[in-house]
Amino acid sequence: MEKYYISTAIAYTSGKPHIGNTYEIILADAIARFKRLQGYDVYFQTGTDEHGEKIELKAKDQGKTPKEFVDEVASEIKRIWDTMNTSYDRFVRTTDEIHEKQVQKIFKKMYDKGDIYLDEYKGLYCTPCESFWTESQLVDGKCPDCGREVSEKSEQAYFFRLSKYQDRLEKFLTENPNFLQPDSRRNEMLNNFIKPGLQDLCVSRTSFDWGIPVDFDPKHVVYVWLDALTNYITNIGYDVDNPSEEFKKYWPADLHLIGKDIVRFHSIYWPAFLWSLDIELPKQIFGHPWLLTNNDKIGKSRGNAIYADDLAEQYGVDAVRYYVLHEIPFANDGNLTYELLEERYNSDLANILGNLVNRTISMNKKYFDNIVSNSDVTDTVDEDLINTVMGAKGKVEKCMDDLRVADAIDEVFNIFKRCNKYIDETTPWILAKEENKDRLKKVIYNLLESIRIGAVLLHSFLPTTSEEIFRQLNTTETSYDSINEFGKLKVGDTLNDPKPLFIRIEKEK
Ligand code: ME8
Repeated sequence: MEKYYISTAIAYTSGKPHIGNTYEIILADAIARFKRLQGYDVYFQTGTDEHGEKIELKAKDQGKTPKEFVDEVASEIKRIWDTMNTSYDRFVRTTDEIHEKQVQKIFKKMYDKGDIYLDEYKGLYCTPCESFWTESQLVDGKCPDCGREVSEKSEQAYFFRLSKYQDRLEKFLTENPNFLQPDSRRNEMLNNFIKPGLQDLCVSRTSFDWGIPVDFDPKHVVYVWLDALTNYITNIGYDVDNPSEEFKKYWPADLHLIGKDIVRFHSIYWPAFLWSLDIELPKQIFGHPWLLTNNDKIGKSRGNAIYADDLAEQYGVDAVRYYVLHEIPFANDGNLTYELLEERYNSDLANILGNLVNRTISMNKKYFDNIVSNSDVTDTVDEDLINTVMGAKGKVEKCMDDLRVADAIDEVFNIFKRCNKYIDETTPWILAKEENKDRLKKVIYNLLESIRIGAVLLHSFLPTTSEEIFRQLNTTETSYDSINEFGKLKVGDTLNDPKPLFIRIEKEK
């Protein structure tokens, strides 16, 4: 069985993750579930990034030790990932012993190799971003990432010879356009960062303690990005001397899914670190766009943070999954407001999908006493329905291969839309009135079977809804292969009673 290793960024344990951070794990989950459906041996890793000065300061503010603080936040993050029904295989933490030990060994190996050396560091430092900047990188004298003040800082520090890898990076990114997607991000990295010249990177700190100590010089702690990035290998058993079978099986990762703001770390630092260790690079990095709320950047300090668990409580987990997966296109930021979410909920989930399933199963109950029935009485409209339904698998697969998840969901919903049109075309209630039972059997069968196929393709995105449809259809024909054929629902089987999937939200709520 072919393996597929997908990872998300590991979230900072600086506070509760907002809906934007949560979007990433849901997106990764949809991809991971789809790969599993296709039969891949999937390994899906997520987790938390727990070291650094910012976290040390936050813990102090709350009168907690850093470890107490990160334990609380990490479990909150995990709780939200679980609430959103994400199917990760491992939740890793940078405070895990296995990780800390390997980071020390990695640092030592790079040092022994001459890729890390000790020197004096003077620079402009942004504390919230844990980043040193050069004068020319600043925007209006402020941190180019977050726009906050930077301050002069000088310390003895270890440096990583990033400059040594500049030519190799430029060549690699130029020759492997698929490595970093979307293309706009690759151009940005090449033109704004690599071509102007890479400086060696400061990879240790002495100004605070909350980090992994450099074992041969323990007044230094390892730079948080060297610590964090290596999570992708340490947790699957990378070892400098003796990598595990699991590592050999799953590395290189097939996809690092990350947000657009941390593409630089993943497409410049990370490849250089891996080359330094003589390890293959991941196959692909995808820097997804961001979710905005009310067309504004989400920030806890701005007071506009929306949280996934609050939304899920109000609208249901699958409605939130649907919204974020559907509304954030491949390369542009998406927007979330309560009004838009309710609009989508009503039009797509309650009307297009919910109504269709409810109407169809109700008609089958009314006309055939819940028993799956069929006949030979076909019509030309059937062909178009069946073609649309049977064509969907290939289309969804193509979209997913290109990581166009929003488009993939659209393709699934095209099945349901086509079914609704088929109801208008065939008017089953008139067939019933005319006592055209055989044609009615065929029409309802075609609808039920189309819904089954749609539900198989829906599963990666809205797992609970899809499983509820299978339950009502009383079917075990839910595999990816089962949709290569139209006609798997067994005549004579009894369906379960209809039950609405999504209750319409009325305006005044
Ligand atoms: O960056 N919409 O952690 P983090 C979509 N610890 N995605 C968003 C977003 C938004 N509004 N805001 C943030 C870190 N993200 C590091 C990662 S990986 C070795 C270390 C994304 O908690 C962000 O781009 O700040 C990142 O991919 C993820 O959420 C975690 O962000």
